Amino acid sequence: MARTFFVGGNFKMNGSKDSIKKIVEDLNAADLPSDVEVVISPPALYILWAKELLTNPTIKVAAQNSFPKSSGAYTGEISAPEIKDAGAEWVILGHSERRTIIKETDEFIAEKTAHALENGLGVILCIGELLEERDGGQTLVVCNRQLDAVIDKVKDWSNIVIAYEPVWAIGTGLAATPEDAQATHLEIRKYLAEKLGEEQASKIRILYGGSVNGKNAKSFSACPDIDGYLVGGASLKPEFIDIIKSRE
Ligand code: G2H
Repeated sequence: MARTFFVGGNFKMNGSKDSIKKIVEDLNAADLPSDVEVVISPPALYILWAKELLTNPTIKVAAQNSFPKSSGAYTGEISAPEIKDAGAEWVILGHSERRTIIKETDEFIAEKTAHALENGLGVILCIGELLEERDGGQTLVVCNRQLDAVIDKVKDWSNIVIAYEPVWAIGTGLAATPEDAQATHLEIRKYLAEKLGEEQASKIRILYGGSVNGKNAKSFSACPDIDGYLVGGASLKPEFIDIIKSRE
């Protein structure tokens, strides 16, 4: 099953009008491969700005979070309809920084995922284990538990892209080895096949995230179950373009 390679740039809480303008202008000017789906995710405040500046229609925009209600008295939150109205087509949900720092639960993330999908957004659903969970041999138990919460609420996964991001590899410079990441991606796909059927599972993109950079990206892209990357720190740098081109 051919799955379109996907490269997401998660800017996290970084950027300014000037720095985002520079990133977007560099992306506009780059000769990007036509067979890679590129999605950038600036802080919510800059979604409209990024959309205004983007001239390459193949580059899409994602929000970094959404709330599971469309509108109302939810101070500080942003909704899927608002994200769509701003021109973004994707949302990142379940990122480990929100799971661990903001204490979002599997169930809340699943609720947000279902709501975002119902409102026409694609969801980049992040899953992954902590270092102590990995050391305790719990990697798949954790990933499967995080997936189960969403499987309970969502049957059609055609607009979900999974980002497997081992927490110990995030922002540390210590990426997983391609062999380890491939082995985990394969197990995740097998689990999805068990729960959602072979056909759906074969179509779901599973991205690797965690210290992907211009130097190591190529080594992941050769793995059969790694369908792209979710890039954090390096998406703010010119090497993001090298990462997008890393499969050429
Ligand atoms: C993991 C990743 C992007 P980084 O969070 O989601 O960040 O590439 O900085 O490890």
